[in-house]
Amino acid sequence: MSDGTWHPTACILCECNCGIEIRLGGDTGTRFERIRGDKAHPGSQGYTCEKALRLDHYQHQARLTSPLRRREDGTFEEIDWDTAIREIADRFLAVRDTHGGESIFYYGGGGQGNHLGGGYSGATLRALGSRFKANALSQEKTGEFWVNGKMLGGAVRGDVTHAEVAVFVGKNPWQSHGFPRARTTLKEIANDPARAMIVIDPKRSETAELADVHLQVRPGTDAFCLAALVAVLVQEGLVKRGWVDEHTTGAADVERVFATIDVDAYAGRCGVDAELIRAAARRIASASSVAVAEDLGIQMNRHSTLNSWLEKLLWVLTGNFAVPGAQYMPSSLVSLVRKGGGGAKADPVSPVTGSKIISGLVPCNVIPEEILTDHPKRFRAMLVESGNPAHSLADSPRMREALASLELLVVIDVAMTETARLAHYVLPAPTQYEKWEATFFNFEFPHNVFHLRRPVLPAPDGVLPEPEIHARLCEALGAVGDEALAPLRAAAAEGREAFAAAFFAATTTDPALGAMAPVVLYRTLGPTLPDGAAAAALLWGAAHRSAMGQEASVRRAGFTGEGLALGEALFDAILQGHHGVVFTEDEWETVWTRVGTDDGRIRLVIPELMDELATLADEPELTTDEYPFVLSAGERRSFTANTIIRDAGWRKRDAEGALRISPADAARLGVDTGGRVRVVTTRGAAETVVEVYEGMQPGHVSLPNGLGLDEQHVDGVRRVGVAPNELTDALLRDPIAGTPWHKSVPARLEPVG
Ligand SMILES: Nc1nc2c(c(=O)[nH]1)N[C@H]1C(S)=C(S)[C@@H](COP(=O)(O)OP(=O)(O)OC[C@H]3O[C@@H](n4cnc5c(=O)[nH]c(N)nc54)[C@H](O)[C@@H]3O)O[C@H]1N2
Ligand SMILES: Nc1nc2c(c(=O)[nH]1)N[C@H]1C(S)=C(S)[C@@H](COP(=O)(O)OP(=O)(O)OC[C@H]3O[C@@H](n4cnc5c(=O)[nH]c(N)nc54)[C@H](O)[C@@H]3O)O[C@H]1N2
Ligand code: SF4
Ligand SMILES: [Mo]
Repeated sequence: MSDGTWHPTACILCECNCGIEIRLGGDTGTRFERIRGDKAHPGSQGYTCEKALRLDHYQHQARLTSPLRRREDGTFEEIDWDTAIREIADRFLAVRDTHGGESIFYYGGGGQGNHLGGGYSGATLRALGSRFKANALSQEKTGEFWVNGKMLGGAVRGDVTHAEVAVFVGKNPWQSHGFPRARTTLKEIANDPARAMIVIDPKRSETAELADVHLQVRPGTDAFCLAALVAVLVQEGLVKRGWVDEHTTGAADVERVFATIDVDAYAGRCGVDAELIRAAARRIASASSVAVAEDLGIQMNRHSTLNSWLEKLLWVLTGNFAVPGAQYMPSSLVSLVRKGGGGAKADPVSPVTGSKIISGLVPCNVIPEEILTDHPKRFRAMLVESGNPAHSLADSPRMREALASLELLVVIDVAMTETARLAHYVLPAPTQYEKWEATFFNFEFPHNVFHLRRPVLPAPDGVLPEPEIHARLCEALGAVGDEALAPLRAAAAEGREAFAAAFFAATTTDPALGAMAPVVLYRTLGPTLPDGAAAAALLWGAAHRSAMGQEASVRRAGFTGEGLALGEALFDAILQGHHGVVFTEDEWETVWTRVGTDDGRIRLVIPELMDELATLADEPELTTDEYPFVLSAGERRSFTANTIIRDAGWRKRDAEGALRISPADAARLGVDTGGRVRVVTTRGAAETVVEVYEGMQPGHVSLPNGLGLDEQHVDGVRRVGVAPNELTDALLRDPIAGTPWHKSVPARLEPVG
């Protein structure tokens, strides 16, 4: 029963958000009968990977369809929305009035495909006086954000698509993607004799297979490898002298340190042939352009923040910035990285552990310590939206204990998650194919793309989209009322020009109303938007900010109009652009205008990291007799997608998520593919199926991410595979950013049976 229509939307399983088209069918006409890449999408241009074709398993997994309230005995009862909103507002207010709004903590705000809800949450948090939050970025990217902030005063990306030399550090884009049309680009680089790929990874990953140089480090030792690469540049006179002197500060101090590093000794520590490291450094130095991309292999690992700095020194010292194929600073519609975090000023800190708050985010790893204490400033209540901290953050047993001890836990999700099970209230949202959605993962250059997606299917009764939930909460909290909104509604009825004037006037004279801006826009402008696109109201403000803040780039993308008309034109294009819209077109010179340091130069010295580098050589070995293996807890594979799809049946291969182990270790332990072992760490143990994997080095084992979910079936709850964070330790974390060391968990393997 197909209506024959191809509905344009996007894949929600990784940050690429490839444009796709879905044809509905099946008995009910609601199954995702066929899915294809959308050729009209300006970013992905028809590309998808195999995962997008299985999105029906997301749409049709066990759903929440009514607000739930937990009873004393731990079971849940269905309640109506009015009761839920009123009780939740009252209970949050009780916490605020007793302990202050800062004791109400927020986690999440969006996964790989949905950021609009998080955009509205700001109003709810301001209504509550809440100040602290975290999301997945503060367990992976905040170290890199901090380094970028210190060195460049803003976010940086590498133009992998056009680079002569692409360098991947702890990143396996064949599986994880992370830039548009990743596999196509990787094959293009591999097939072009004039280009080269350098991969730093302990495993011979699918990406490493395509590389010209694979620096197969021992797990957790990247700092030695990266420091040696930088040292070769300095010691062999490969630094791009004139450029570095003109565009950076601190070069002499940095070069002095690297001049003394013993490249052979460092190569020995990371287990890589020193000549291979020298060859890689020389290839980087001789290239016309180099793009470097780092990811979890170093970001969730020892010295993650130090590694981010070393990685950046590689391309800064060789002048690979603001030219095609090198590093750039992207435009944005709504920035996920908060300016200021990591700048010259001291970072704000969390209330109990005093951990650095980077880009506005408390490190995920300290959340339990910020709750499980009698410190007067501890977090007492939490709102979780589109995130699953009980499963996805370090040390799940301790996280469960922390969540269970809260005075109030409210979860907004589509499914009954491990976190929702611990909540006092669970609020059900439509899936991302049943509402207007978008992400702020917009990092492309020179053409940056934003994609507002319209619903493919109607939402079932009983669920409410996140913007509506936040609006109702703000109203129940008494933070927005009809009286203030009435004049804005009247203005919106007249047209957008009248609305703009009224909105800017009202929010300027009444800052309290301005603090509620997302919900104010949703309730006033929202209802006037076509096809029920009220959730897009927030983007109206973003379009105007974009038109004012990066006007030349918006104009180059083809938008015209004077004054507010330019922002209106951009907003209209976003509303009507069902296949995605190019919202800015940059020139490479624009990049220098985005450098946020005081003098416009790249700052090379980060004193904290110079200190950390100085102690590197004294570092003890990672493994011990008790824990002789290094476990990589959570890698990306063909059919993993964080915890977005709960039904294990979506995986065509590797349904259980095997532990990968080298042939040598497997032989020594007497296991083969399909056999089972017990993985034991300092925090837990789990039984798993094994896959003997050629590309693993001895002493290194890996488990996939996102498995071991509680799946709701008619006959009860089932769990397939190992939940990696039953094995991880929240205390194993970076000293600066607090990011976890999931990629190097000391472990041992025991026979089962
Ligand atoms: N299929 C799939 N794709 C995804 C996701 C998904 O769940 N599934 N999730 C998305 C998300 S949220 C993210 S953040 C990205 C993450 O994307 P990636 O970071 O690319 O993914 P991972 O496989 O976790 O880790 C990358 C590599 O790090 C290597 N590694 C392990 N230990 C070390 C080490 O000590 N040093 C070095 N240099 N490398 C090491 C692993 O062998 C692996 O090949 O993927 C995104 N894409
Ligand atoms: N050990 C280990 N742990 C890891 C990792 C690892 O490599 N190793 N990787 C980490 C990384 S990089 C990341 S990004 C995190 C991700 O971890 P989380 O931030 O927890 O995100 P997801 O697993 O993507 O969970 C998204 C949630 O959103 C829900 N959801 C889906 N659609 C909607 C919607 O439209 N509305 C609402 N309200 N909810 C929706 C899903 O049901 C799910 O519960 O996991 C991390 N955890
Ligand atoms: S999972 Fe695959 S199809 Fe989906 S957005 Fe990522 S790369 Fe594109
Ligand atoms: Mo992530």
